[in-house]
Amino acid sequence: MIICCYTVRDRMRKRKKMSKIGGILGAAIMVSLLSVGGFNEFQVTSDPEGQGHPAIYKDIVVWQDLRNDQGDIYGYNLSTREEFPVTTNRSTQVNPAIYENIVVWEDYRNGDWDIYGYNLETQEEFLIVSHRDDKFHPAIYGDIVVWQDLRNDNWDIYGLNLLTGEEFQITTEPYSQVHPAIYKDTVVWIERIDIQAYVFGYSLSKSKGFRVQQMQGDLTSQQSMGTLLCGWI
Ligand SMILES: [Ca+2]
Ligand SMILES: [Ca+2]
Repeated sequence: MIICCYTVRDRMRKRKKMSKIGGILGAAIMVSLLSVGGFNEFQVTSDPEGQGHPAIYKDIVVWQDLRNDQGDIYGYNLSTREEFPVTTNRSTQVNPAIYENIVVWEDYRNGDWDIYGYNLETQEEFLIVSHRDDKFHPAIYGDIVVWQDLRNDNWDIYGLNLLTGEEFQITTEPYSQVHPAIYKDTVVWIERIDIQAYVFGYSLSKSKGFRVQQMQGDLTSQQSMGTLLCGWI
C-alpha cells in the first residue's frame, strides 16, 4: 500500500482567499511505501519551492506546487518516474484530488474559488463549477465530484455527475457542512452545529442522510479528519 504525506517546515495556513497557498512554505512531497515487512520512504519531488496537499490514485501522485506562482497542480507517475504539470495557469490552484484519470482542484482564475478538472488521458482541462461564491475541498470517486459550496451564504455540500453534467445539492441545512469525502455512493462531511461538530453522511443511491458520530477535540483536527473519513465508511 502506498500512502502520500508531505513534510512542512513552516506551516501558516490562513483561510484567506489569495494568501491560501502562501501558507505552505518549504514543504516537500514525500511518498511512503508501506508493507508488512517494513517501511520505505522516498522523495517524489526535490523542487526547492513549496509543495503540499498530495493525493494519490494507483501510480499517480498529484499535489499543489509553488514553483511557478501562487499555486499550480503537478503530478508524478510512480511507474515511469516522470513528473508532469496538470495545470500551470497563472492564477492559484490548490487542493487536488484524483480518481482514475481525473484530477480536480480549487481554482482562483475567475476571481473566486471554483472547481476545475483535468483528464490525464485526453489532456483536457474542464470547468466543474463556477459561481461568485467560493467552493472548496473537492473530492472525487467514480463519476461523482463533491465539494463544499458557499452559494447559499452558509457552507453546503454539492456534487456533480461528470457523465451527465448534472449538478446536485446534497445538504440544505443552515449550519456549515464542510470537508466532504466520497467513497462509492456514500458522501460524508463535517457539520458544525453551534460549537459542536458532527460527521454526517448521505447515500447517493438511497437518497438518504445519516449521522455518523459527534466529533471530539478542536475543529482543525476534525477538518483534517474529513478527508480520512472514507477509510472507515
Ligand atoms: Ca497557477
Ligand atoms: Ca449548510
